[in-house]
Amino acid sequence: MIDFKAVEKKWQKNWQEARLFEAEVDQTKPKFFVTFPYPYMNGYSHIGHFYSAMRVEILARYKRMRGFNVLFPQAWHCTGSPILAAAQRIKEQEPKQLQIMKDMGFTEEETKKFSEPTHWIEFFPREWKKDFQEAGMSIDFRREFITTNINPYYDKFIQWQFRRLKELGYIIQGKFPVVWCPKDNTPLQDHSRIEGEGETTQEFTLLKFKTGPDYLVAATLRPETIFGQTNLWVNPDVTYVKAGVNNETWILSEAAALKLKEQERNINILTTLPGTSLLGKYAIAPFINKQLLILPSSFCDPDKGTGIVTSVPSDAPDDWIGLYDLQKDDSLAKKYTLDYKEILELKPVPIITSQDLGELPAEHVCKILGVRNQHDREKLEEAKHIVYKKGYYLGIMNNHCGKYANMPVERARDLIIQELTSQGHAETFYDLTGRVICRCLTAGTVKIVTDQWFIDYGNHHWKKQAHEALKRLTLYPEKVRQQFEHTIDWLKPWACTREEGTGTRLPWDAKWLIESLSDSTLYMAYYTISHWIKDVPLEDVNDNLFDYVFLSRGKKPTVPNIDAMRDEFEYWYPVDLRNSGKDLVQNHLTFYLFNHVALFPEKYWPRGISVNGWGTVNGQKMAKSLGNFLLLRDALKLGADPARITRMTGGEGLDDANWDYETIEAVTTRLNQFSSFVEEWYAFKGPEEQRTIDLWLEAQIHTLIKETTTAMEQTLFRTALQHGFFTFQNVLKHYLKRTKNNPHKKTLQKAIETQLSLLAPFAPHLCEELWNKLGKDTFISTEAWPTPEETKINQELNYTEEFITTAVEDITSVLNLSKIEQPEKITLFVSAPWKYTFIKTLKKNLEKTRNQTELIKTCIIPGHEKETASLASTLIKNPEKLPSVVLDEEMEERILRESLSYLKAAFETEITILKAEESTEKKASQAMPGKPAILIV
Ligand code: A2H
Repeated sequence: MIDFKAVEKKWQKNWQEARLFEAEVDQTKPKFFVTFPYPYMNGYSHIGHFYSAMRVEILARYKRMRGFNVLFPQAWHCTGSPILAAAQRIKEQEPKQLQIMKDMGFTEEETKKFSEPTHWIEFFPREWKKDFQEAGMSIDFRREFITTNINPYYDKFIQWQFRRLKELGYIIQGKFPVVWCPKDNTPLQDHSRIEGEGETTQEFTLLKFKTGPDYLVAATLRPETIFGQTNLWVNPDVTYVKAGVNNETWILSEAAALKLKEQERNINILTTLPGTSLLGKYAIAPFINKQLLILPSSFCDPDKGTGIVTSVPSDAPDDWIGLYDLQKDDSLAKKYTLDYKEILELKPVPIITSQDLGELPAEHVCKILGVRNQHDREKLEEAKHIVYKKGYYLGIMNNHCGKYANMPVERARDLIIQELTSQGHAETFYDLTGRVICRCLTAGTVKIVTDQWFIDYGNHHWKKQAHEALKRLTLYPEKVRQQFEHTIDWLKPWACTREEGTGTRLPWDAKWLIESLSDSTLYMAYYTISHWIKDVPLEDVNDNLFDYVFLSRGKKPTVPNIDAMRDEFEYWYPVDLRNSGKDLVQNHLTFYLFNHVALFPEKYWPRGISVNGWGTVNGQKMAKSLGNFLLLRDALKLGADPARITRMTGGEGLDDANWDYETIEAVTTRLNQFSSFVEEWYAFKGPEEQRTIDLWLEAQIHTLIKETTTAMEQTLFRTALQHGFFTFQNVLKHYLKRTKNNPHKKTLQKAIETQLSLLAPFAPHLCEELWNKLGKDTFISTEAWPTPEETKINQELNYTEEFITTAVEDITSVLNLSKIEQPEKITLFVSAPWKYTFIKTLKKNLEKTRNQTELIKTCIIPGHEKETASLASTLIKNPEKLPSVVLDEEMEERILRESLSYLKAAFETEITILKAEESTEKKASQAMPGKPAILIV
């Protein structure tokens, strides 16, 4: 049994002493720079982090073996409010936070220390480093650093970055809607949410419908559809309010009134009024001056918009079905004492031509999808989606739309909003695209902030450049491209500062701290100099230094290591691959692109990004409440190599990667078997000459190298392990069995060395140990990755084992059929030579035609006309009976002879091999290529 822990310690020490992963500039070698986003230091690393980090680690090790000079650095993120908040909660002895600390294994005494934010920053980076080292990660730890002003060098780097962004006009201060936590009084960004990641703000138009002295207010995303309005919807089960808004009185939901307070309006709630009290009344549609009847609907959600909807049954499926429900019989009209005749007179007004959906797309799509009534939510959502996409992006306004006739919808929308707002008929309102809940359990809202600083990710020119950078990026998997494109398009100005927390102060407005998704977008460049800059006196670290090193701008500063810094940056940049979980596409990874295109020339734009799914445990997302929260350090107790392989076999691509204990047990067993196998067989002296089975093994080795390499290149590490370890092991097992434990020395040695190399990125400790036991004095970690020799990948050789396996199966079934328990003798007849020619010709011609007469004609063998014709007609009908590869008589005979001892042992009897043409046995004539005839007596 391998003592994994001892082996790990030994090789980690050896690597460290040899400075194996300390990356130095080497102009003679191509470089490869990989990064794993610095993790947030508010807890220990768990195996979710381990999964994403391992993908970087595997690629780093693989590329090193492929001859690249690899840089894999790591830093630790300490910016932001979560650390501060957690420390505060400990100070307040908040039970939930105390439990979290207990779960992490801290005593009460230790927990007390965490009431100081700085303690987190001192404690966790050290622990993470330990975990990553014990996992065998090939990181250059000389470059390690932390963020915030506790690290004044990094602090200056971030200040430089922000000053440059500001110069470019990308940092703005102004009025913007942001997702807001009213309790924390701060913008509520993705990582501070327990629900609603990715939800954002959405712009609605509020339309004001005069009713008596008041205005009924409805929120719409499609103000250009005002020409098609037929009525208004209120929810009879909802209580609305009358509120003084600036100098007017509005009718709207209470939730909407509260939301408007955060959007620069004076609101004063006057009275409440039940939805039913509005039914049957009228309100005047602005702009088109039309009286609209107020009708009941259940789909009006009081928490969305104003809870009141303007009805456009031509283009809104909800509106069409709402009207349909009211018109199909008079029950609803009766229930709410409405005039049924008047309701029956309401008809959709065609206003937009929506391509193949026609002029009444809502009705069209509702009918196709079979929407039954307004409660049929799932189908309605789908219908809305279809109609919206076609109508909004491709629709043309028709001649019911006055001066907007013939205009594309997208354009008309902007003009109509302008016209309506300038005339006082409409206002802008922001709502969330979905529910958002803060970590403090408060529901998020939209707030218009004014003195906030923003990074202007809404800037069109900048977006265009980010798209350019995206075009040049290699993505793993390619299908995430669309998500990046979408993110670049919808990103809006990003609130980049906070009043509280840890981090870097905004250089020109020190009241603000830069928040954590904004101080983490360009720092990969800092890795190239982080170990050099420490020797520069702090007072000499200034914008000029960063300009010179990163932008080749300005005068050369006279400070220590200045040439080294510039050389390193120019050598290592750009980043070749950055990998993270897929949840970071919509923020961090896209910000990373934006910031690089803003500050660096094209040659330094990112080259590759890969993303992965979640790391799950026992098939479930990891959560403390599920009791399946697994820290990396606990997983490592079972051995770093088994843990690494288990982690990588769990999944690949965007799928979740599962971790379970059965797998790690099975992997441990496999590694032990592999280790014994290597030690037992490497030095075995077998036969001098290579037999077919040895050539077969060679062909297998090269096929497996090729398949493993292809998978590694695509970061499909589970597939790589499948070929390079699991299948490889099965091949070797089969080989030993077939050679009756008499392997060919050189071939087996090649197999073992190859297997070690292919496994080295995944199980580096064990592979070093075994490599060393083979008498090698190099590190396998820096040995060359094996290259597949195409000439050795031979289809015929790969087929030879299939041939024998089929023969064994066939003999077994003949034995079963004939009920002979103990045969005296088995004779195998190898097919006559002409049959090989015949089958080869038939196979070839089958690729060209399926015409039976034609086929038979082309493969007739002179002298065997009758036989070939009849064989051909059977085989054409059953082409699956044709062998996948056709050998020849000599080869088949040789393979069978070489396998004699194996066959004898398998059937415990005498075996004779004969050529069919040399035998008078009737059976012999049945022999076919790939299928020797079998005679058992
Ligand atoms: B749209 P999203 Cl022509 N409850 O306006 C339910 N639905 C509401 C609502 C509420 N409280 N407040 C607004 N809405 C509707 C016009 C329109 C709309 C057309 C076509 C599509 C369309 C006329 N009705 O929206 O779920 C409003 O109806 C389909 C996307 O927040 C508003 O725009 O995306 C839309 O839902 C907002 O829906």
